[in-house]
Amino acid sequence: MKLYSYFRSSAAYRVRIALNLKGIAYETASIHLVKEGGHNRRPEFRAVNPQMRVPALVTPGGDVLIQSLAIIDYLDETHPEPPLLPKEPIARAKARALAEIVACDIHPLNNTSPLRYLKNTMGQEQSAIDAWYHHWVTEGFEAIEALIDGGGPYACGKTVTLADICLVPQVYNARRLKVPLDRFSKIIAADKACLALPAFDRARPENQPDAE
Ligand SMILES: N[C@@H](CCC(=O)N[C@@H](CS)C(=O)NCC(=O)O)C(=O)O
Repeated sequence: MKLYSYFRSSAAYRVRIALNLKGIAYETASIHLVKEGGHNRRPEFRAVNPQMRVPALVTPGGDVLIQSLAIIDYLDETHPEPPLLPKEPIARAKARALAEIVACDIHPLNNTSPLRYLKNTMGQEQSAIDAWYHHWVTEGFEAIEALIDGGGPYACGKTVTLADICLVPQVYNARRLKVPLDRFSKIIAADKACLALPAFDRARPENQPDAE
């Protein structure tokens, strides 16, 4: 498989973790999201993904899949072991809910293009943009912290789930942008437990071929 990725992209980071957990070999095609206004905006990448975002995964059959959660679903369906969601419906819905707080509520507000829009089109100062970023991460993390109740070590208990796959990249991002995390002890513990696993460690931004 081929993964269009960028080392700092948290959505691509999710897919890298899932690929590693499933033991699937893949090649990385790096798309720089910052240089020259973003190489993701070049016509050659637009031809791959009309949404001009990473990740995009090329399957062995040559299909291009986009959107990290859809890609992870595909990987889970085609490579069922280890499962990335609990089988039991309530536990499954709870794991999905944590993942969606990150993927649907926090990340879209803090993504490269909305932040760039705030700066370039709305004329906002960097301090206002940083405050925006911190606000939405903190609000989302407050909810996640209150919802983590599986007794650890991972976000939903003894097994890694989609919740961890989404949470770890968001924690990385929050640390990079200096969001104070001291009061999120359960989130920090789950992040630490995950990063001790080789599948998560290999997916870290600093361990990518395009890391800077
Ligand atoms: N909901 C999408 C988000 C994808 C996304 O926005 N990726 C970011 C990097 S984390 C990106 O490519 N941004 C480029 C841009 O916004 O111009 C997913 O989960 O895959």
